[in-house]
Amino acid sequence: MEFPVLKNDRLLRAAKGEKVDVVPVWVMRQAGRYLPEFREERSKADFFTMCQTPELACKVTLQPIERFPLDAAIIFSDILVIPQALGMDVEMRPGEGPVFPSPLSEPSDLSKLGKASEVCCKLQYVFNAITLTRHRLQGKVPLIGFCGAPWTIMAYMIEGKGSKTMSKAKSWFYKYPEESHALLQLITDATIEYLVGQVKAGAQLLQVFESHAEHLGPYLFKEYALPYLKLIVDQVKERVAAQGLDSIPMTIFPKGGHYCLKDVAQLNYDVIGIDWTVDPAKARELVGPNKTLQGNLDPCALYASKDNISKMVQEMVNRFGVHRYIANLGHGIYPDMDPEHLAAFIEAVHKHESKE
Ligand code: 1CP
Repeated sequence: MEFPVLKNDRLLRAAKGEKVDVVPVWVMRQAGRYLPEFREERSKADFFTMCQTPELACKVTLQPIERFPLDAAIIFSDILVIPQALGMDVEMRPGEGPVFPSPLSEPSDLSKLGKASEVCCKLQYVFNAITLTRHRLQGKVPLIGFCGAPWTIMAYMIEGKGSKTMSKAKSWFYKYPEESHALLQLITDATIEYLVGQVKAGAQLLQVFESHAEHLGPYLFKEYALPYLKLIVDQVKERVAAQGLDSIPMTIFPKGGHYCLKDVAQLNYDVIGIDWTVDPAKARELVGPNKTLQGNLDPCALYASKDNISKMVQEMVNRFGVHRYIANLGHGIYPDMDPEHLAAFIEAVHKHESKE
């Protein structure tokens, strides 16, 4: 597929470990409720209708790009489109977030799920949104595609919504280890197809969100998360190459996963995202010199004055260094954030030029 020439390749350069002119920056949930123009669109349509309508998904993906000098766009969608494509109902309830009315409760429920190979047909709307957005971006910045990591998706499929303890989902590891692996393998197979489809459609970097890494700890992570994260990065890269497509960098964001950074650094991901509870120097020590780090300002730090935001960004960049670094928050931006404070964050990051 032919797309407009990319004019700002800072994010891709940083991801690949190449020199950059200034530190690249984007923000998780940059297309979201803190923007009045997003709330306006959202008041007219249901969340998943927005995801499923390429014109609408494209429009809200571009909103933060039109407002701020960000270095990347991320396609508007959700990680929960994979369980939906496997046949589960998901509702987005106001004030509550996503809810599965009939979550998986025992292994026999696995027979109700669809096949991994069918997922791509059902998610064609995401591919169409990506292709449309790549054209409408006119090469201004690269477009990020994404998915949830298998454990994080499994957690929602069993819990049915967010949870403080993930006790229902984790109980499967202790009661039904074999079926847990079968479920994780199904999600992994579907995810690999889905990510390759996103690259074919025009995604230029892929981020895998392991949002619930904190619940696992080192032993469960090694058994139930790491092997699937490895399959995803290896298979996606192999299939992208086999289809003659340009190779693309991949990011893993194991939120709350201090304990797993060293193991995750052994995988073929180019970028490792860290949340604000990890010290950048410690992260660098754990992942070694050959990975790009992404993060990690506390999302709440954007409640500070613009002057203080600028100072905190200065300290953050000093800790990470200008190279092999992508600035971001340590998690998604909050819905009640003043967009002007995000502007201050971005401006402060871009002050950091490479001296070499
Ligand atoms: O701008 C962007 O970042 C792109 C859009 C995007 C992304 C990358 C959305 C839109 N969701 C996601 C990923 C996502 N979805 C994650 C991984 C990132 C993270 O850890 O936050 C997760 C865990 C979800 C699941 C989800 N969807 C939640 C969390 C539920 C919980 O309690 O655990 C919520 C609240 C949503 C809804 C959602 N997704 C996206 C938006 C803008 C919203 C708000 C819903 C609305 O407008 O009503």
